[in-house]
Amino acid sequence: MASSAETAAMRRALDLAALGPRTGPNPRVGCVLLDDRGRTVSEGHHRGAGTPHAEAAALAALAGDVPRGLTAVATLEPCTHTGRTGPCAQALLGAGVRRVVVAALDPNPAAAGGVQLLRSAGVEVETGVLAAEGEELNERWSTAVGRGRPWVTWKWAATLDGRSAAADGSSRWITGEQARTDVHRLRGEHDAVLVGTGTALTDDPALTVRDAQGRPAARQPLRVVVGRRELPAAAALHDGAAPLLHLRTDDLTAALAQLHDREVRTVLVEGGPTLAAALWRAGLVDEVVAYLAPALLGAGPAAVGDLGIGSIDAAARLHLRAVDRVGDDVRLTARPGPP
Ligand code: AOF
Ligand code: ZN
Repeated sequence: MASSAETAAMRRALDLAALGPRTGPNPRVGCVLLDDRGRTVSEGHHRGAGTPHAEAAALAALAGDVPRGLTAVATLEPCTHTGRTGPCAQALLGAGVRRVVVAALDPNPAAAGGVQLLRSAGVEVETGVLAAEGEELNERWSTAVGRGRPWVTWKWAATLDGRSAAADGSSRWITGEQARTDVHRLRGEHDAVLVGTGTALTDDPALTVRDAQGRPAARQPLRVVVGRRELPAAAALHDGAAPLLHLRTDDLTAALAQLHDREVRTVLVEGGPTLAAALWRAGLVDEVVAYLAPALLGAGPAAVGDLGIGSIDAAARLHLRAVDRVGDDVRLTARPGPP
């Protein structure tokens, strides 16, 4: 059982963890060190790949001598591997920590095993403290690491009658300015933005993150185009405003595996109906964000192509996570399958 001081420290560690970046190859992690009377002596959080892990940061922040017999409260199982930095479980052992309290276990097979290692060294370990909160914090990262492919958010815009372009192919703009600004926020929360060569050739999108005045954000997601067709030299994607990766394959599973190898953990798909249908049919969609404009077209292509569904009983059902008004449009957030 975790003491009330430990549970309170875990809440603090979760808040600290949330200060870390939502994007990038690593999870968000926080750590609080308590003395034998349950008082906080130090805190730390992970600030992104290559910087100290939360436990190492908390140990480094201790003023003066490291008191023996501390309790470490960490939102993620301490790692056991030497990656970009050293192993945290061993660092805690080295500091003479007596007890370790953990929220979520590490789903990364390369780093996991800290709980076992600490226990076999005689450290008391309590797991599952505020586990739901700890898991929620790194839900996308954990899904990606567990599946060996990035978390996929599929975003589209459509009219009320579900059309993503008019009969003549024009699609600028379906939604209003606020919804379009919101898409830039969404891009900024992903490691990569992906389209097929079809959309790249038809729409000539830049896929960068810009503010309402058109100024580019400091951190830009990787721009990814999938497909065998070549892009013209004058394409907006060649503007140098953000890195571009052209994966010359039609196999989306292989494309996502390549992105995973590059440590891309989250992808925002902004592709057209063909790419969307292929992704959906391959079971590669984790979340859907649809911007629906109160407008009608009556003709024109839908956001998604043929899913091979012949009757209403076979409809692909999603469950709603959120419905928000964004300016004069509606943003629906949903996930595949039952809640
Ligand atoms: C921890 N504490 O604060 C973090 C952990 O190669 P590295 O050094 O960047 O290590 C990344 C892996 O370490 C990451 O995939 C995850 O399993 C774990 N992250 N572990 O004990 C931390 N950020
Ligand atoms: Zn670590």
